[in-house]
Amino acid sequence: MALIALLPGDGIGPEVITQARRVLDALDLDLTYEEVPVGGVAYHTLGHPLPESTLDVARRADALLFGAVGDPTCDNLERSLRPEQAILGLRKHLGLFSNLRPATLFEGLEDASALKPEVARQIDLVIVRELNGDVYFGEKGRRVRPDGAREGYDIMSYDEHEVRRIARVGFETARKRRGQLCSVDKANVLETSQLWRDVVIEVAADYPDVTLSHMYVDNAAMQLVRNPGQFDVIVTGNLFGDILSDQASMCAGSIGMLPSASLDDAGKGLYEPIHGSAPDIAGQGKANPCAAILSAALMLRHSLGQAAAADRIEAAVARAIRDGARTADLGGTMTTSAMGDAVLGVL
Ligand code: GGG
Repeated sequence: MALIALLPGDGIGPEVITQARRVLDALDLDLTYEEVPVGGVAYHTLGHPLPESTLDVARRADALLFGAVGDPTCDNLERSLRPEQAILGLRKHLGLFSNLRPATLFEGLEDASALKPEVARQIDLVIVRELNGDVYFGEKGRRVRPDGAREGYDIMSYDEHEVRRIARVGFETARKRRGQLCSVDKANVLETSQLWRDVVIEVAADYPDVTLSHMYVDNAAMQLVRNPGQFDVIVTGNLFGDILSDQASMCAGSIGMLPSASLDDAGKGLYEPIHGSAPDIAGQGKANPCAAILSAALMLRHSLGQAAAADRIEAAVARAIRDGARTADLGGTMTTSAMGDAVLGVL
């Protein structure tokens, strides 16, 4: 029996995870759950966004299903106590270095996409985002310069081992798809990106069957909107991947549709919608649970060896959307639980 750590978190996190759990329960799989607090809710109840008790369950679990973190009432806390540190801490403590973010347009969502329908229909890509390095984890701080001006800094750094292991994930992912890998960096300006590019080119020697290209991140942002069909797999750093995947989500209809898998190198994973806690709509039943439900499908496929069950969930979401199920982000009026009902109804 597999143990799932459930971490609903803040804002709309609990609402969307409730729907994902309903769908998992309906499949009658051999799963047990331990629910633990994380983020702002953990800070308010236990004094830390990632309490040791939560980390214990996360370490013991076979997989983690995570909602979202972020709480405006924590905005003035010192950085180490802010809710967002919980997800960064989980990724680091559990060695979850690769983040797969698939973006496709579900049939019927052309109207919701920020792109023209004929362009939107071409989106079928995976962003492979590195998760353990970059400005997120480099030295950071504030100082006062000799002229009296306050200065903030975040050091961006990657070592070759970090780049090599994420590059391999990128090549492996491309190999299983259409065989095209685009490495996104800012090598015309950043030293980290020059190293990134050198190492990706070295790794390419082991993947002669994959076509490698390179793109500056500013151009990649533009190309995602102009011609998303040119991308199969994008491999990129932590910050660029975070930004590009939010952009890709709007090309695919809504940030409420994109799931993600954060993986170590041994099959353990944390699965979460790419969206945040959306405090402006929290508790109102307006959130789209599809990204959380699709994250549960990724969990079944990548960590639990249940590919057929994952396929069933993805097919049910596609069917529900095709049949017209729409929450507000997709231009509809359905509540979060009604969207859950719609998926369950065709599972
Ligand atoms: N479910 C995604 C989530 O909660 N995101 C909030 C967040 O702060 N994420 C940091 C990051 O992914 O860079």
